[in-house]
Amino acid sequence: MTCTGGFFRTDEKVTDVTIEAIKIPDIGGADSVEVIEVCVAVGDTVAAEDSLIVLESDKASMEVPAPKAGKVVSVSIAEGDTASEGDVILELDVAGADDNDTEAASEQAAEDTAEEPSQQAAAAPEPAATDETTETTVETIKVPDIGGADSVDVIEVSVASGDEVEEGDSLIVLESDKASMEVPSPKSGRIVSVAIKEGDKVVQGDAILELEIRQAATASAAPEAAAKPAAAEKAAPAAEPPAKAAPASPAVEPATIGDAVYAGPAVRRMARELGVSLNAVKGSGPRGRIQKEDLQQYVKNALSSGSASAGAGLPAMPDIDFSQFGEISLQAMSKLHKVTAQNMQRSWLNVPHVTQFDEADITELETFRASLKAEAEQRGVRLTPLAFILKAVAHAVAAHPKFNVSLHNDGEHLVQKHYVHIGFAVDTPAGLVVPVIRDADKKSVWQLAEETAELAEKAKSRKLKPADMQGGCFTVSSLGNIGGTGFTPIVNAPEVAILGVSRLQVKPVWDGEQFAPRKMLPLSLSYDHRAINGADGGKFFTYLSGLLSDIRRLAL
Ligand code: CAO
Repeated sequence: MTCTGGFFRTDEKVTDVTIEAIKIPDIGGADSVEVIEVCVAVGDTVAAEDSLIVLESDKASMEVPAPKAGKVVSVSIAEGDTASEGDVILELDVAGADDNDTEAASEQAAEDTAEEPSQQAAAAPEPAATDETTETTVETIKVPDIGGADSVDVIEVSVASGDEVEEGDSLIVLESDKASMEVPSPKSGRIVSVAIKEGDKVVQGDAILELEIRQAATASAAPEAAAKPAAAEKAAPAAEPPAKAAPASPAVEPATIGDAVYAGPAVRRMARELGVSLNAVKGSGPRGRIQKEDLQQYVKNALSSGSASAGAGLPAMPDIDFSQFGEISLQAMSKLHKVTAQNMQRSWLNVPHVTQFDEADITELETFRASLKAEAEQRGVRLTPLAFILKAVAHAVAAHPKFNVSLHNDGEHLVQKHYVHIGFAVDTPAGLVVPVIRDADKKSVWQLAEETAELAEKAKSRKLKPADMQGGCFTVSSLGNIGGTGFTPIVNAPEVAILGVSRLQVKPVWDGEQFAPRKMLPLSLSYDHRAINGADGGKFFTYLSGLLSDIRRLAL
C-alpha cells in the first residue's frame, strides 16, 4: 500500500540508530480506530512497504506498511486494540536494512518530525530558494478506475486546500457497500482546491482536486513557465491523472469494489496469493468483514474436505443455520465416513461418468445355487449370488482389458493391469469399505464365497488392513440383500468401472412363445468415459449378462 508511506514517524532511535519505534501514522484525524489485524510477530523480518497492521474505523480500512526493512524486535499492539496517531506499533531493528531504504526513511522521518504537515502547508506557498529554478503546473486529479463500480461513496476526504501531499499519500477514501478503497496522490504537490466532499458519490473520471506541482525548470523553459499564471493552468483542460494514478491503491484491488466482499487489503493480498475467491469466504468480523482467520479456516476446510470447489471455481455451499427451521444436533463424522466422503467427491468431480443398465436372467444360476445348498452347508460357506457375480465379473474384466486400466496422471498413458483384483463394497457400522479379492479370475466360486465372507467379517469388525483394500481393478457394489431396482454407483477411482447390483425380481419374460417367470437381476454399470467408450461398455455389459444368464460359459 502506498497511501500511508509519507506519514510515518520513526523518531525513537533506541540503540545506536538500529532500533526504531514505528508509530501509527496520520489516520485522517480519527481519534481511535480498531486494530483488526497484526500482520507481523516478534522475530519476523519485514521489507519496506510490507504490511504491519490493518486499522479499521467504521468508515474505512487502512493498512500500515513498514517504512523500511528490518527485524521486528517487539510488538506493542494486538488485534482488537484501539489505536490513535502516534501510538507505538512495534520496534524495528533496521541494522540489516538496505542502506538506501534506511536513509530515505530517516530523512523522511526527520522532515516529518521537524514539521507537521499543516505547518509545511503554511510555508509551502512561498518556495524560497527554488523560485527561480522551478515551475509550477496545476493538474486535476481524478477518480481512477474503480473496477467498473457504478458510483461509490466518498467516505473520507483526507486533505484540504493548502495541504502539501507526497506522492502516495491518501487523498480520499471511497466505499461501496462492500469494500473500501483509498485513492493515493499520483504526485507530490500542494492542494489548490478540493472538488468533492464527504458523502458525495463519484464515478471514474470525476475530479477530486487540483494539485499544484513544482518541477525543476530547464534554463530555456523557465522564463515562459514563470510567466504563466497558475490560474491559466487551472483553466486548461484537466490533465488525465498520470499512469501511476490510474489504478487505485494496489492494496485494495479495484476489481473487488463491486464484489460482494468486505475485507482489508492484507486479506485481499493473502487471498490473491492463495488463489482463493473471497466471494466464497464467510467473514466473521464486524459487518461480515473477512478476517485473516476466516481465510485460513476456509483454506483448511477446503484441504481437509478434499473439496475441489475453490480450485475448480465451483460455488461453495452456503453455510446454513438449520436450527432456524427446528431442533437439530451435530453428529461427528467417523474418520472412515470422512475418507469415504472425500473419495466420493474426488471421483465424482474427476470422473466423467456414464451409467448403463441391464438385467441378467439368473434363473438358472439361482437353481444351480439352490442345488448347492447342502454342499455349501457342509463346507460351512454361505453361497449368495455375490460369489457368482464376482466370478463372472472377474472373467469379464479379464476378457475386456479396457476395463482393467487406470488413467496415468501424465494424461498421456493408460496403465494396463495384467492382474484381476476385484473389490466389493461392504456396508459397516463405521461406514463403507471396499476389500479387494486378489486374482479373483483364478479363484473358484467356493473360494470367492469363502473369501468374501471372511473379508466382510473383517470389515465389519474393523480388522481390515490397508493392503486388504488396495490394488483393486474393478468394484462390485451389491445392494441385492437390501432392495431397489437400480442405482448409479460412483466409480471407485483410479479404477475405471464399477458394477451396481440390485435386488432380483421375478418378472414375466417373453421366451418367443409365451411369458415365463424369470429371475431378473438388475445391474448398473458405471464407467469412466475417458477410458471406456459407450460401445466398449455395451460389449462388456452384454458379455457379463450372458455369463450370469448361463454360468456354464464361465467354464469355457
Ligand atoms: N437379489 C436378491 N437377494 C439377494 C441378492 C440379490 N441381488 N443378493 C443377495 N441376496 C440375498 C442373499 O442370497 C442372502 O439371502 P439368503 O441367505 O437367503 O441366500 C441375503 O440377501 C443376504 O445377503 P448378504 O448381504 O448377507 O450377503 P451378500 O453376499 O449378498 O453381500 C455384502 C455381502 C458384504 C456385500 C453385503 O452384506 C453388503 O455389505 N452389502 C452392502 C454393499 C453396499 O453398501 N453397497 C453400496 C455401496 S455405494 O454406497
